[in-house]
Amino acid sequence: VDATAEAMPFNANKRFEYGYDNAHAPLEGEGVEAPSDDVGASTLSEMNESDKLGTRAAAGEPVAVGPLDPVRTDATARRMTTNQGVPVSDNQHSLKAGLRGPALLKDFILREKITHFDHERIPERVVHARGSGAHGFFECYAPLTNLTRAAPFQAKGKVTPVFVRFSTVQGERGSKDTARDVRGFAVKFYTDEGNWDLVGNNMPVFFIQDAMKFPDLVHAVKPEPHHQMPQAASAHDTFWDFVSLMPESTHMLMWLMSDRAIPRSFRMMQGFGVHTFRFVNAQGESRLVKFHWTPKLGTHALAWEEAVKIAGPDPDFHRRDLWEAIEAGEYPEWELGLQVFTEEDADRFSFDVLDSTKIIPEELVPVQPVGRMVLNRNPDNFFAETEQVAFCTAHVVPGIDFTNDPLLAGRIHSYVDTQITRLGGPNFHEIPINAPVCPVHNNQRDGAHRQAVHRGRVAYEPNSLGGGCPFQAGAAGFVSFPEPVAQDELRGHPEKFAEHYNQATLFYDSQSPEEQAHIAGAFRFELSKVTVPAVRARMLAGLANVSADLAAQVADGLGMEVPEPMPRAIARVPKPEVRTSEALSMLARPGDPGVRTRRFAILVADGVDGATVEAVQGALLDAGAVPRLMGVRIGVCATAEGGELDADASLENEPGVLFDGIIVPGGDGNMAALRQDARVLDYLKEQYRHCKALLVFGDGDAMLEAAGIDATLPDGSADPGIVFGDDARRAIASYIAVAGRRHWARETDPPRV
Ligand code: HDD
Repeated sequence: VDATAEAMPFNANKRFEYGYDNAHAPLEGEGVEAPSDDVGASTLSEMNESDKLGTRAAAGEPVAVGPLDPVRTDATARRMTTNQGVPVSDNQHSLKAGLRGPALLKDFILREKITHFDHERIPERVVHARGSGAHGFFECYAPLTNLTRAAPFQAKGKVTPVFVRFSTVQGERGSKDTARDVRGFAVKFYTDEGNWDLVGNNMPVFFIQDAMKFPDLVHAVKPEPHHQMPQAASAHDTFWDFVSLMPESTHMLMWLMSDRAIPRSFRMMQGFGVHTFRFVNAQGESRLVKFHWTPKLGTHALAWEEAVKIAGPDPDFHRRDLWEAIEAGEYPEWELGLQVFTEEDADRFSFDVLDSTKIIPEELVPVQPVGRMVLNRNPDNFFAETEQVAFCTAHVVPGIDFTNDPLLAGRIHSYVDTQITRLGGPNFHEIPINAPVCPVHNNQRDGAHRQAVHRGRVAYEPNSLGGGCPFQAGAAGFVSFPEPVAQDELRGHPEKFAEHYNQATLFYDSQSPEEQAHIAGAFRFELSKVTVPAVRARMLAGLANVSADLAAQVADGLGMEVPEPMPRAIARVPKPEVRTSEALSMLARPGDPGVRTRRFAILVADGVDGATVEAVQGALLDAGAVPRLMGVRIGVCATAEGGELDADASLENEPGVLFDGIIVPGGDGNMAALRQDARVLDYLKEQYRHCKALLVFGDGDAMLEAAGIDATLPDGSADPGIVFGDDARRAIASYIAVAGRRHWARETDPPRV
C-alpha cells in the first residue's frame, strides 16, 4: 500500500476501513517526525517558519507584525498534541472497551477536544457584531507639535502601526455585508505611549445626543424581540417608531437613507471620529478637533436593488473585497484630515459642537490633511484578531482628550465594560491583538486568564520595598485637560441641542438630483415596511421640516398626504451659516472614479472572438482592474479563431450584481449559447438598471435590444455608459474611462428596463 497522503483517496488514518489492513491503532512510527526545536529560534513563529509569516512590511513600513510574532503558530511539519502538549496518536477514534463496546470516561483526549469545542464561541458584539479587520500603518505628513503631544503626530514620516475593523451595526455576526446600515470604522493606533482607539463610523453624525438613549436606539433597530425579525434591516416598525419620536435623529436619517449606507467597498468609504475631541500640546494648550478619513479610491456606493441582490450570492461581499484587495497588494489607503478650532469659534456657531447630531460644515472649518493610513496585511486568524480586538473610546493617549459631549461620556464607560462580558474578564488588554506595543506596568493584578507573570511581592503604591516602582510619570504621563466646571448638577441639554432640522436640510439640499431621488426612494421603501400608519405619518411630519419636496415625494410614494410639520422643539430657530456644502455629496466629490480594483465580467462562450477578449482583458489588467471570464459554465470554451479560453466563473456562480461592469465580446452571432440563455438577458438588464457601464462588440446591440435596453438617456442624449465596440481599441479606451462610475442619468423611477 502506498501510504503517501496524495496517493490515498481516503482518510489515511482510517486505512483499515478501506480494507488496506486491519489495524485499529496507528502503526508504529507512523506520522511525521517533529523537526528539532534546536534552530536558534526564540519565538514559536520563528520555529514555525512558513510563507504566511513571510508577509512582512516593505522597508520603511514597520507595521504591527513584530508584536504578534511571539504568538503566531503554524503546524506545518509538527505532530498533533493535546492542549497540554501530549502527542496524540489517534485523532479518529474515542477510547472504547472493545471495538463495539462503550466509550470510556477516562478518555481525556476525547473529553478535552469536545469540551474545548463546546466553548469555542464567545458572545458577539451587542452592536457592530459583523465586521472585517486588517493591519496597516499610519504615517504623519508633518509634525503637529503645536497642536498635540500625541505620539503619532510628533514627526514628519513617523509611522504608527494600526489595526482597523470595519463593521455593520444592526446585523448579527453572520449577517449580510450589504445591508442598509451605518458602517463602523474603528482604528487602533499602537502608539509609543499606549493604544489610541479612534472608534468612528462612515457617517459624521449620530442618531442621538445623549448616551442615555443608546440602549433604546439599539433595541429599536435590532430584530424585534418577540420574533427576532428582521435581520440586519432598519425597515421595520420599532426603528421608525423610535426615530419618529426622536427628531434629533433626523439628520442622521438623511445619511442613513442616502447611498452612504450601501458602500461599494469598505475601501471606498469615508470615516469620521464623529465627536469633537480635544488636542492638548506639551504646553498644556488645547484646541478642539474633528477627525476625517478620506479614501484614496474615492467614496462610492452600490445601487439599492443591487445591494439587496448581492446579499444572496455573496453575503461576504465587503469582507471578500477587502481581503482580496490586500492579498493582491492593492493596499487600501485613507488620508486623515482634521478640523481644528477653538472654544471661541465653537461658541459662535449656530449649533453646539458637543452635539453629535451636528457636523461642522467644511465651509466653516476646513479639513487639513495630516497623514495617511495604509492597510497592508490581512489577519492570520479571524477569531484571534478581528473577533478579539477590543476598541474602546476610553483608550486615548497623552495629547488627546475628551470633550463634554454627553454621547461620548457614555461611550467612555460602555466599551471597556462590554469587553468584560464579551472577552470574559478584565484582562482583555493582554490578548495579543489588544496589547500595546509599549511596556505596561502597574499594580493591577490577577483576574481571569492573566498572562503576565508579575515578579516580586509589591503590588501597591506607594512602596519602599519595590523601590517605589512603577513610579508615576508626572507631567510626562497622561494629564487631563483642566477644563473648568462650575454648574449645578442636573439632567437636560443646552438650548442649541433642541434644533434638529437645519443640518438635515443642509444635507438634503447639498445632494445632486440623483442622490436626492435615492434618499426619497429609501425613505419610501423603509416606511412602506412600517405596518402602523401613524408611525409613517409621524415620520412624514418630521420630514416636512427638512424639505417640502422630500416630504411630498415620500408621501406620494406611500399613497399618503403630507401632514402638518412636526412642532419644533426650539422657539427661535438659529440661522444656519451654510445652505449647501459640496463635501456632503458623494457625486460632487467622487474622488478617483477610475477602474482600479473594480471587477469586470467578460462574457464568453464557444465561438467568442478571442482577440477581443484578449485585448479587453489586457487593457483592464493594465488599468489595475480585475477582469473575470464569465461563461455559461466554468471551464474551457473554443474561440472563433480556434483557440481556447478558460472561463473562471459562470452565470450561475457569480451573478452580474457582483461586477462593476460587463463586456459582451463579439463572435459567432454573439455566441449562440449566450443568446439562448435567459440569464444573460437578466445579467444585462441588471447591469443597466444598476447604472453600470456596458461594452458591447459585434451584434451585441441585438442582445441589448432583446434585454429591452435603450442606449439613449431619458433626455434623448446618448448614454455615455454604453459603449459600442466598432473600433476595438478606441472602444476599450473609452469604456475604461467611464467604467469606474455609475451612470445615474439613465435611471428612472420606476425603472424602464
Ligand atoms: Fe459604539 C461598538 C462606533 C455610539 C456602545 N461602536 C462600536 C463599534 C464602532 C462603534 C465602530 C465597533 C468596534 C469594533 O469594531 O469592535 N458607537 C460608534 C460611534 C458612535 C457610537 C461612531 C457615536 C458617535 N456606542 C455608542 C454609544 C454607546 C456605544 C453611545 C453606548 C453608550 N459600541 C458600543 C458598545 C460596542 C460598540 C456596546 C459593542 C461592541 C464593542 O463596543 O466593543 O460598547
